[in-house]
Amino acid sequence: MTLDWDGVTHITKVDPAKPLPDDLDVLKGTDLVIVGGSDDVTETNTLEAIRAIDDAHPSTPVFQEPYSSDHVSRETIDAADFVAVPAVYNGDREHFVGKHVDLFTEVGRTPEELLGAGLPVVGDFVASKGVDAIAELATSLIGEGYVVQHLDSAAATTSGVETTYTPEQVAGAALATEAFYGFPIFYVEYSGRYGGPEDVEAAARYLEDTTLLYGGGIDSQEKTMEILEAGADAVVVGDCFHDDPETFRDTIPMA
Ligand code: 1GP
Repeated sequence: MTLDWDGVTHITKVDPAKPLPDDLDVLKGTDLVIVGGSDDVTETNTLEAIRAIDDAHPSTPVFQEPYSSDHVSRETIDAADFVAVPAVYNGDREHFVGKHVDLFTEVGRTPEELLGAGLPVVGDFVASKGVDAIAELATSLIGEGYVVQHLDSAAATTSGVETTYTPEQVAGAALATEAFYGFPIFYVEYSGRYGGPEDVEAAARYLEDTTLLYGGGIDSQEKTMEILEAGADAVVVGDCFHDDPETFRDTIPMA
C-alpha cells in the first residue's frame, strides 16, 4: 500500500492502554490514525485498538507506532497499514541509531539465516515473529524524524531526551530530514503541551517532499488552524481523543 498524504490534515494518536471512547463515530473526519504509546502498552492491546478502529472506519489508514519490540507481532503488522518508527534527533543514541540498526540487522538476514538461527531471533525491536512477517515488516516500515520538545513527557523519558531544540535547531533537523536522512515524515512532538507555531514555522521552510506533523496539546479548532497555517501538513491529536470526545471533535478542521 502507498499512502497518499494529500488531504491528510488531522491525525488521531490512539494510546492502546487507554479505553477507546464508546462511540468511535467521533473519528469521522480524522484522516489517519496512529496507534502507539509507551506505558502499559502491549501487543495485545495494540492489536485490539487497531482492529476496533479498522472495524469502525475501514477506509481510514492506521499506523502502528511501536515504542518497543514487544508491541510488534505478525498480527499487528498484518492489521496496520504501516509501522512508523520514530528516530529521535534529540534523544539518546539508542533512539536514533541503536534500535534501527538492530532492526535492520534482523530484517536484512536471509530467510535461511533466520531459520538457521531459530526464531525468535536477534534485535531489540522485533522480538518474535516469522520470516514472512519480517519480509512484510521491511515493506511496511516508515521512518519518522522526531524532535521531542516537551521534557516532562513520556515520549521524552522513553527516548532519552534531555534537552529541547531551539527553533533554529528544529529547522536544521527538518532540513537534515529532507536533504540527508530522507525520512518521509518530520514530527514536532510536544506531547501533552501546546508548543505553538514557532517550531512548525521553522521546520516548514525546509520541507518540500517531507510530511510535517505537529502533535501536542491540540484541544481546539483554533490551535489546529494555527498549526496548519504555520505550515504543518497535519496536526496529531492524542489526549483529548481519550479524555473528551466532544473537545476532540472540535479539533478536526472544518471542510
Ligand atoms: C502524542 O503528539 C501526540 O504523541 C499528541 O499529543 O496527547 O498532547 O494531544 P497530545
